[in-house]
Amino acid sequence: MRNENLKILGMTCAACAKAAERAVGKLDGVEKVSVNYATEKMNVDFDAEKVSIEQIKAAVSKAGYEAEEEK
Ligand code: 9UX
Repeated sequence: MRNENLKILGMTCAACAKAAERAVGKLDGVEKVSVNYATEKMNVDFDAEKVSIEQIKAAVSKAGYEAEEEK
């Protein structure tokens, strides 16, 4: 299992955080995801053999937000 932190841009209310969680949470291979609206951070546990960070970012973007990898 791999864990990553992403910065989520474009959230304008706390429900946005829930929407972003739902979008990522339904991807096959995502074990656990939580988004903190106040800090604009997403923490995600996923199986890297089933889902990539690029797919996770794409799901966030499809939901209307933008995910950035923090390095
Ligand atoms: Mo409420 Mo956040 O519609 O976009 S979920 S502002």
